[in-house]
Amino acid sequence: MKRETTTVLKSDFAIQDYLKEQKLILDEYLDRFLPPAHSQPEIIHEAMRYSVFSSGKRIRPILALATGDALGGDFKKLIHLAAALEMIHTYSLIHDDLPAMDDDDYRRGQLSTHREFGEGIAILAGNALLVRAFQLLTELPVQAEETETKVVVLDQVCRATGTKGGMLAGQVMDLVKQSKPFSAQQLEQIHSAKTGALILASVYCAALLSGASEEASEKLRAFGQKIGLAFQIVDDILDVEASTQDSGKTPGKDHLSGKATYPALYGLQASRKLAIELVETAIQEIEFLGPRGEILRELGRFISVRRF
Ligand code: GRG
Repeated sequence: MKRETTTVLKSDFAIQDYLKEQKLILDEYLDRFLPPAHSQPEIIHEAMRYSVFSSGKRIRPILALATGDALGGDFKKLIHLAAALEMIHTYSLIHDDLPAMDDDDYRRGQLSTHREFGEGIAILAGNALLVRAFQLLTELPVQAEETETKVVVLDQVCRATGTKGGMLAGQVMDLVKQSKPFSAQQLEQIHSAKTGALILASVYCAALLSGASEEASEKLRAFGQKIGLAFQIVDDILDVEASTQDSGKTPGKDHLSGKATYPALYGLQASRKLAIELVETAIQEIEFLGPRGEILRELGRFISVRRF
């Protein structure tokens, strides 16, 4: 992938170092793509930046960049997609923390946006991040003959965030199922929509923008779908196991609010096993990438065993 900053695969490849390095690159571009903090109206730009520039892992944009890397994609296009995905994700976190939703005081190791700026500004900051994200996607620097791909990418991101199997659908099912019985099938549906869809889109849209064949794109899509579900299973596990210091948010909230979670249905040990197995089957989907898929495989493994 043509980059201004080159990522080199070392033999002693360490995922933590890679994540840190990628976060630095992403933060530089997020800073360029977001409105300056001191531009009017200042308060909303400050709130957008407060929530974006915190301790987030940047998993979705990193997956997009890594997919592009594996396929020799163009960094200029991929970074637009990557930044847009992180803005949409941050939007969802701000709204998820609101009193009307999860009512959480902490996020990413700091006060949640509504606790720092008030509810009104937090709602607007979330909306503003979503609008800026879609504007960035319309600004994707593609050649005239790639306009159709750009429209497909826009459509895929809309689906991933929307009410038909996307993030919004997942959040609605999550709210409706709170303190109510749920089946294994419903649980998988909620998690795949709430969290899986945007992770799937991160990988799939990067594949589309990198000119992957239909066969390769479908395999990467299957990889994204499986690691996306595994990501939320581990999120459920961390809600039970991790401290505020590790997770950056209030622990045990899902359990207290009677949410549909994997540990609630299967127990912790079986949930851990499920996440690891899902990622291993995901990795089989991208065997065709050979050595070029090394980072994606490592990112998958990180997702299944992560502690934060
Ligand atoms: C954004 C379209 C749209 C709608 C908002 C509030 C809402 C509807 C959806 C909430 C979805 C949500 C919060 C899902 C949880 C996903 C999740 C596992 C969040 C934590 O992700 P990490 O671990 O967080 O990647 P960091 O902070 O590292 O980025």
